[in-house]
Amino acid sequence: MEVKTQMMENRILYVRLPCNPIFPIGVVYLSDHVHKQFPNIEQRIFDLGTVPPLDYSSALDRCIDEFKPTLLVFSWRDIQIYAPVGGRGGNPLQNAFEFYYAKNPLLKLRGGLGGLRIFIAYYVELWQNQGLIKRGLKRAQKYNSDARVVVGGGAVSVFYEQLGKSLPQGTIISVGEGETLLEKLLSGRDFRDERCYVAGETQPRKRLIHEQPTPIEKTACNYDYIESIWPEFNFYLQEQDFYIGVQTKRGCPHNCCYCVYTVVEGKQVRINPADEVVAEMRQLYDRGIRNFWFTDAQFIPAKKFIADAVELLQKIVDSGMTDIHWAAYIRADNLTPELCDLMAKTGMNYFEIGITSGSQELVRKMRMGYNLRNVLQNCRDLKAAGFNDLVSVNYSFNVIDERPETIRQTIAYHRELERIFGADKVEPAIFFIGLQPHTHLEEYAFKEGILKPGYDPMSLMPWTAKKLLWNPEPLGSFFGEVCLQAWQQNPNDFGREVMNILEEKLGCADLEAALTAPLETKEKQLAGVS
Ligand code: B12
Ligand code: SF4
Repeated sequence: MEVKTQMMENRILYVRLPCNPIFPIGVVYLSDHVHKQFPNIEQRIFDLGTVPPLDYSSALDRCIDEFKPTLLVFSWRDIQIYAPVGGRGGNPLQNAFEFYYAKNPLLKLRGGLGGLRIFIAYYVELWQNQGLIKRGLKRAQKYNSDARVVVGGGAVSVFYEQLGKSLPQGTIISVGEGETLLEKLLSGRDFRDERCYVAGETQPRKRLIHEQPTPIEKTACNYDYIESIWPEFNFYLQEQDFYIGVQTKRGCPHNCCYCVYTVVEGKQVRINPADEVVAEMRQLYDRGIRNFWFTDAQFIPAKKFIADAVELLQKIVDSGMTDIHWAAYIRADNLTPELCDLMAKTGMNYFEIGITSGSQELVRKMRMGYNLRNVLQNCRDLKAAGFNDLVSVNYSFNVIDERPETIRQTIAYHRELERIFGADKVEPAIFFIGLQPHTHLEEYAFKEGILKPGYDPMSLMPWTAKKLLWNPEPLGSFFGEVCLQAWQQNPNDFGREVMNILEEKLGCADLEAALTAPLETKEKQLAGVS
């Protein structure tokens, strides 16, 4: 197949597909990178996250008529909406649980109806986004018959195999970071060795997502340039509560059984030079931004990256940006007192710890590599350093081998975190794992006969969704009922209510039991799966 990339890609339109208004850092970085490699190429950013739904098509048409792109870069951020909070179509977790577990027929019906609403919203959004891609291409081809489409972003990285079937023939479908793919495409080189495939022409290579990304040296994003190609940039500057994304590194070396980040970004951690990160933050700071989200899969992925985090935070202190706040996913087993001090000093005011369970035994079985004892000690250091803000602790019950005993251990662990930070400061975020393709948990589900290879991970049909929303029996119905009771009793403080109900029903273990994992029993471990 001839690679048709010569001379045509001289006007690039980046379209961020509809999304909650999260700063579209992906297209910002891509366009910045392309500009640095090809300063003469004309580019424009168009963010459908800032457009009202009824205007999506007409706004896209207008933008294409005006800009006449030769290359359309569609960025699709998220598809999956299982969350314990109100999503775009309601509270998906609550509806699903009411439908699956409620004994009261009226509640079951309500869950069914709510679920139906979410089901419809989900498929409408899928069709709508695919429709926008097709429409955009057709419209662009009116002006340039050779116009071409590339799609990428978080959602595409997770569901690249499925999306190929519904996108126009010739669409380049990209997994993970897109900088080198665009670079090759624009310079007319063969791009097919990048993590991508062409819809209707090739099949994705087996294990494509497990291929390592091509490393790039990241420099500070040039926001003067970004401002010049993105007429709506100001949207994100006006509201004071936006956390603007800044990436400080890529990659995560861990193996947590349910996580796909480690394959999307790769296991190799690549650190962006601290001076460049600070220079990027400075440009945003000078435009009035005070809240930053370090969008790394993990801000401190492992002990050996502590020095990099210290260097970055020290440079932020030295820069004099003293009135900022920042948030990130933090592996709290990798902190030192020095790092804790710097975190508090530089204004970290929110972080998420994804320990998943407070039982060391289960944490080990889920291959998470966390030492829960260290996490507690580091949290004490953080508190001593003056951190007095919100911590979200992500728990996912019932992933593997959960038992009343391990639930009691999680309660004990959580209560200790509350003693450290204050009960009002520790928010238990109760997730149920949404099973994702290319994870160890998926392999485990195949091995256990829960799912069959070839299943559709994007399906929201109730029988598939019930398996993907991971909450297997024998404890599945028990958790279902506990969650329903929590929504009924205290819908505004769901996580804490779940913890209280579990403690009432099952009690609380000794903290020491939570922190000590007995010797492993080989067969039950996910470690035996791959
Ligand atoms: C940080 C993060 C968050 C932060 C964002 C903070 C912020 N202010 O930015 C928070 C915690 C708020 C968050 C929330 C959610 N998130 Co999130 N998040 C991430 C994470 C870890 C990094 C995203 C990021 O910004 N990366 C840095 C930027 C630079 O990368 P990027 O945007 O992906 O862009 C790069 C590539 O994707 C690619 N690219 C992007 N577009 C295009 C286009 C083309 C053509 C090409 C070639 C390449 C390309 O190149 C870019 C530059 O390298 C990813 C997982 C991951 N490791 O990627 C999940 C992820 C994006 N989140 C996801 C989801 C689902 C959510 C939620 C919807 C969860 C929920 N159910 O509530 C919520 C949304 C909340 C809301 N308000 O709507 C999913 C989306 C896929 C899916 N499953 O549907 C991801 C992929 C995680 C996952 N495995 O499921 N998230
Ligand atoms: S859950 Fe966090 S630590 Fe584990 S592999 Fe994913 S990003 Fe890395």
